[in-house]
Amino acid sequence: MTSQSVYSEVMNVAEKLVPVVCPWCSVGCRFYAVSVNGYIRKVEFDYDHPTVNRGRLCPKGVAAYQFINSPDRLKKPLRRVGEKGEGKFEEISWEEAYRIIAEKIHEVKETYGPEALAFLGSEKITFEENYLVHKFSKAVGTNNLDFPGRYCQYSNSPARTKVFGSSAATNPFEDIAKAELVLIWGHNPAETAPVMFGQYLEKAVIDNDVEMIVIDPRSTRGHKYASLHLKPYPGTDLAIALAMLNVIIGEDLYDKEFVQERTAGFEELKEAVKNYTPEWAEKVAGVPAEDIRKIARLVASRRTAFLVNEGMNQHVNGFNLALAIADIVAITGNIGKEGVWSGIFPGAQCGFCAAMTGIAPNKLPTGKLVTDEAARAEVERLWGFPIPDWPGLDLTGMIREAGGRIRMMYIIGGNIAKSAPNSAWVREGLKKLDFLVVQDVFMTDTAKYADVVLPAAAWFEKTGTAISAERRVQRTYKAAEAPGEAKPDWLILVELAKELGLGEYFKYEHPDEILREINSVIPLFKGATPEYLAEHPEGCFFPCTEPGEGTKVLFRNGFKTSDGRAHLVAVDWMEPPETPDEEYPLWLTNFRLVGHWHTGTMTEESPSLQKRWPEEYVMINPADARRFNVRDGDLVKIETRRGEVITRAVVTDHIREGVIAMPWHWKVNFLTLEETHPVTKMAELKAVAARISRVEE
Ligand SMILES: Nc1nc2c(c(=O)[nH]1)N[C@H]1C(S)=C(S)[C@@H](COP(=O)(O)OP(=O)(O)OC[C@H]3O[C@@H](n4cnc5c(=O)[nH]c(N)nc54)[C@H](O)[C@@H]3O)O[C@H]1N2
Ligand SMILES: Nc1nc2c(c(=O)[nH]1)N[C@H]1C(S)=C(S)[C@@H](COP(=O)(O)OP(=O)(O)OC[C@H]3O[C@@H](n4cnc5c(=O)[nH]c(N)nc54)[C@H](O)[C@@H]3O)O[C@H]1N2
Ligand code: SF4
Ligand SMILES: [Mo]
Repeated sequence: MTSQSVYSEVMNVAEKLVPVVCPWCSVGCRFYAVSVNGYIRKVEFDYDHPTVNRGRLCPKGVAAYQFINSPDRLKKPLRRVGEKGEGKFEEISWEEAYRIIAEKIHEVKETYGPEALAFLGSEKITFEENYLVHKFSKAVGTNNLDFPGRYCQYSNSPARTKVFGSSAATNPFEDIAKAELVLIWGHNPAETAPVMFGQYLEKAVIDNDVEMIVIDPRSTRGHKYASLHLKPYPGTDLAIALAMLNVIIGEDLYDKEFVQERTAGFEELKEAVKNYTPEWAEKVAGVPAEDIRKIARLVASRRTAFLVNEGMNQHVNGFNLALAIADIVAITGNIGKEGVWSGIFPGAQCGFCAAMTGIAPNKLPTGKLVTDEAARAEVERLWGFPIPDWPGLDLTGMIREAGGRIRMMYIIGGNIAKSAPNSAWVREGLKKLDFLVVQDVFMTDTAKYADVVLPAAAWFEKTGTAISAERRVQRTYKAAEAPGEAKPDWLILVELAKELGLGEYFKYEHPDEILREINSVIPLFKGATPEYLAEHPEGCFFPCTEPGEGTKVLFRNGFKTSDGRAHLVAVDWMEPPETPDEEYPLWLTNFRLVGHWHTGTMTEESPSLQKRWPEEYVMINPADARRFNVRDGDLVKIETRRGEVITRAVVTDHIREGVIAMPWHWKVNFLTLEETHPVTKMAELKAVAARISRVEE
């Protein structure tokens, strides 16, 4: 098969192999979708091009096409006829749907002003589509723009930006195998980035003798290789990081030359951490002081890959923790060279697509701030319409203001009724809106609160661009026809813009045209053209300012700060917003399963995954089980100050004493806390106070 026919979008060929990017996690695996008359029958290894996965796929990759063939896909636009949340709808035409939405947008703008409108972009739609969501929201006059990824990297990302001027991962996956030590902190890549784990991390441990250390209240599959495993109470990791800084500086272990030549603020940092001893941290976090010393000494003496993720990010004090870890990275000189790794790990295949198109309440697509007059003028010139100068609301802020400052929301590819903290509170917020549009591939819990639901074409049913955690920009191609009248998200926005009288700014007939506009608007992606990416399926590493491989290692010659130095931040201890007490004596945290994706909308519609990972449970340590009279397999009630969930107990020593943990794909967010950090707006998604009791059956 010639490459021409491989990329052809004509669907009248009996069977063809279409090169696609996996629709789930940010490892960026590629394979062929085997497409027969517009339906995908299976997936197959792409033996023709270089791939990051080198022939491997995880259980979700193998099942990647199943959900798109589900009979429950949304196929027609719908209008709500029942109560909000009830899920009763009638079918309407696209013309009518566009008319209703456009009228409502005009009405809300006239009555309350454009600041009463709010939009969400998505980690599940393409780079091109996120760019259009951003352009669309600004074209109707609002900066109230965010995405559910607010609850993802928004501790580590602002922290790294503050210290290094940029937050993306510093090195490609292959450098993990060249490290001497891997520190896995609040991350379970064996289940959440499985092929990266198998092809790079496991290989590093087995073939290259790389030492692995883990910090996680649970034991997981991937942790079996760890030489040391610290099990802190959730939300107390900051104490460990501060104590590590205390040891590294106190024992004079830091990289003096690097600190001298490439950082600023060392003296203030030294002063700030001098009282945070490992013995203090032991009391706060419940891990041995000697182990903290051991890790601090190892990190300071070895080329280290810092693999951190949600166990570290998803706390109100996660920003301080991320700052402390960035300080550790900087003063040990573990950055700006080969064989190290640190940075954000946006978990979804298109987390970066939203972040890098500026899907945020205060950003322009160029990454600059909406409050920066010159930067705003530059985008106004490129786009041809005025851009509001006020910073908008973050996602939790939008929910808080629903029915107040926010009257109408347009949610694209997000299921916040389950993914945002304190689900009962979120659903109350959704009810208070004057008007809600949800654009999804399934009738989600969030869509049930919508006034109009729009059926979107899914991944594999459209051509577009994805960006992996190692900054790799890759193209994925249309391999299947969308069901019924479902349309690609980009096309829905183009057509709705026309109805609103904004058609002149949205004249696109193919995603390639949108990508070309991105090439000219976002300097970091200038070289990621449709042509280059078609000829190089393995993609390029952004920044890719001209067609070519792009930038594999960041910060070799300086950081992206004003003076090129890493700006060390003097960090302080910050209490988690909620800690166990007599009424709620346990810590509750949560985690992901390899076979499920977030709120389960897609994986519950993937028969092979749903069968193997059928239901929710709670992990409880044998000592706690005795204390609270719970046996393995019992039905139990988990309560927090927000709500309760009934589930099954799994009694296991894979969780430390004092902590219980649930996979979050089902109902955990009825228990979590919507309180947010004042700057980052990260909520408390992983550490809350809870109690457990047996339910009689
Ligand atoms: N199968 C699957 N893969 C996914 C996803 C999915 O839904 N399913 N989602 C993708 C996305 S968007 C993301 S962001 C990534 C997330 O990837 P991960 O961060 O690996 O995901 P989690 O399992 O939520 O959290 C990681 C670990 O943090 C631990 N943890 C919980 N609380 C704490 C704490 O307070 N301190 C410490 N040190 N550890 C703690 C948990 O026990 C868990 O093992 O995964 C991506 N990959
Ligand atoms: N307690 C707790 N809460 C968490 C987390 C946690 O670890 N613990 N993790 C947080 C993290 S890291 C993240 S990233 C968020 C994720 O939060 P969400 O993004 O809200 O979660 P998803 O379930 O991935 O929702 C994506 C939606 O997009 C739809 N979709 C899929 N493809 C398409 C498409 O092509 N077009 C359109 N229009 N829709 C599509 C899916 O059906 C689904 O409803 O959740 C956060 N919430
Ligand atoms: S590791 Fe991630 S990208 Fe690779 S097959 Fe699994 S889910 Fe897909
Ligand atoms: Mo995420």
